[in-house]
Amino acid sequence: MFSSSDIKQEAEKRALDTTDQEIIGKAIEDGIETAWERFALQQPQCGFGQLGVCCNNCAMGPCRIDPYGGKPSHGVCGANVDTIVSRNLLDDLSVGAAAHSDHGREVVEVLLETAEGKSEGYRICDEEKLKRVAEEYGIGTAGRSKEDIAKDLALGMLAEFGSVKGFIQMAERAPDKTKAIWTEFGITPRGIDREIVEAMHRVHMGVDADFINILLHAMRTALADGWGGSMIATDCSDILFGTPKPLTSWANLGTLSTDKVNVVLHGHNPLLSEMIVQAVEDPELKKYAIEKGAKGINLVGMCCTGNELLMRSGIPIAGNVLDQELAIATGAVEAMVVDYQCIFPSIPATAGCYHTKVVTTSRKAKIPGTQYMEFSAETALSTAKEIIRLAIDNYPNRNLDRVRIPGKPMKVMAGFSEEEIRKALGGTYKPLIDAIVAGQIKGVVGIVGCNHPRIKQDYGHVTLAKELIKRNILVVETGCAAIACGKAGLLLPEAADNAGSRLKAVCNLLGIPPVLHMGSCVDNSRILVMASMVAKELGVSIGDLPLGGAAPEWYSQKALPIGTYFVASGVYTVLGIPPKIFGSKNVLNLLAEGLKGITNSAFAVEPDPVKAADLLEEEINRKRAALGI
Ligand code: XCC
Ligand code: SF4
Repeated sequence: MFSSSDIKQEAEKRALDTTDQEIIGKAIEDGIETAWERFALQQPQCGFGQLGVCCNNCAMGPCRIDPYGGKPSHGVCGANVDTIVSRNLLDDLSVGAAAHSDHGREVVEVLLETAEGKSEGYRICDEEKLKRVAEEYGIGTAGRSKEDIAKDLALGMLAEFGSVKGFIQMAERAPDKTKAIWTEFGITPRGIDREIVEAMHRVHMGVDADFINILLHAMRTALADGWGGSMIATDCSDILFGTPKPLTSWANLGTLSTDKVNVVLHGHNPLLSEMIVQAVEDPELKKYAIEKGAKGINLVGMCCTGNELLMRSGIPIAGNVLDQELAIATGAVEAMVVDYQCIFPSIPATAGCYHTKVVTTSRKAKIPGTQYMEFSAETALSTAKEIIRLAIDNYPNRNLDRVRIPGKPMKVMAGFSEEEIRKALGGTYKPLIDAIVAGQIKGVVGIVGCNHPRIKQDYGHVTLAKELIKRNILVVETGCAAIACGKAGLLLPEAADNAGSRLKAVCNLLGIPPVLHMGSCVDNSRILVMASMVAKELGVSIGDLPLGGAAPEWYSQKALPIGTYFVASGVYTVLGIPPKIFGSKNVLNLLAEGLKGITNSAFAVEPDPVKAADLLEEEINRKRAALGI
């Protein structure tokens, strides 16, 4: 048992944000088990697994290799450590690519159903973007209805999952010099599902045993995600729900309300959460909430679906991935509504300690102990209303003695889509390029990814972002990293005071924060498009630009394709958590060094965010010097 000063200490050890700390304390007092307790119970974690030297691919295994060079040096099939480590990496990376891309496919399917008039509640919101993307696909737009165009576009995009034509249309957005590198090394993605299925084929016993060949395919699979599945998810979501524009809102657990029905929207796909945003506008539901004694309905987001809602509708964001159990532990959540990805299976158990109802909605992601309300495009709005009704019905069950809503929400500015950044610059990236050439902005770094219980929650993201802006490096963010910096107050124009004087002047001139929230994890595609446009303007490859990437607290398999498509596109990327590859020197050397000769970028692993900033700055300086600036 913890004493109260121990609880405070423990909470400060676990999380950076004070509202998170307060609820961690409450969760400990309430005896709630969270990821931090379960992480402690897993220690020490299996060293073979951490090094990636364990193979469980076939029934002759599991096999494991002695990491110190002794015996066994081969699996039963004869696979050596390089094969096993690279194959495990390809396997994990493909899972991540599949998650992003399958999410993308669902958005395209709803676009199609909407174009055919079969969906409920959806409409084509950004016609301009629809036409622009359709033209890239060679689809005629003149004199045609938006529904007709959308239908052709959706069918064109769906075809790219299997790939008949042998390349992914959106990868054509990359600069010629970058595409030439992909062609030279045979890693141009041919189709989204195709690369993932081929990856699954290659990891089967007795298929690909050459670690270089395996890693090249990992790059191709990652590119199919970044320039394919994820980019499709982003662009189709913009077409359906609007391309984000800068706006202000609020972040942290203090966004929960003391006297309204609190509904937390957690997961990834905006298809569900956007309908819930519409549903709460229903006057009958508003009235119903009042009848049940609440002052209204309070929607808050969590994780990436929260980022989608924040970016487009200004819905406040309650937190990132390690906040999911904490939100429930406030005792103030009537319903947590989830679709898929990053939903802890522990959630119903946590909810069981309070009055919270957990609603699962996807056929792909059922969790025992939750209420399942299947969500489909044909009945989307009706289901969304039913879900809200269920939350309202649960409001009288809130036990006020067990409620604690911490602190005050932090103001945030979000909504920096690529289009809006460009617009703010006057229509082209020329002013950004000039600022980079003049050294007002030394470079740009994308900080992305999750939280990980091994690292004090948000510490990696926030420390790295602060270090970089101090050095006049502009930061762009997505995912849980962006939420972390939102909680820390870095997504505000005033945060420019923490930046170096030159970056500060640029931010003040444009009225923007030094850390730009660009969206959810699939929206890393926005960063790719931005990098590509800048490179094209200069006639160079993405790998020539003074850019960097970082995932200081990543945990998810999805972070592997993200990091890999960054590197394969030419962006040097620093990971704060080591990937499971340290069992193979050859794999490690290729990813940390060898790739430099291919894409002019590589991976580095550096858990200390200040040292990570040093590495990123060094790399940016190297690229600046090579550009002669
Ligand atoms: Fe999940 Fe997307 Fe990671 Fe956050 S950043 S923990 S993947 S919610 Ni995407
Ligand atoms: Fe063992 Fe080879 Fe089977 Fe892996 S594929 S489990 S190394 S026999």
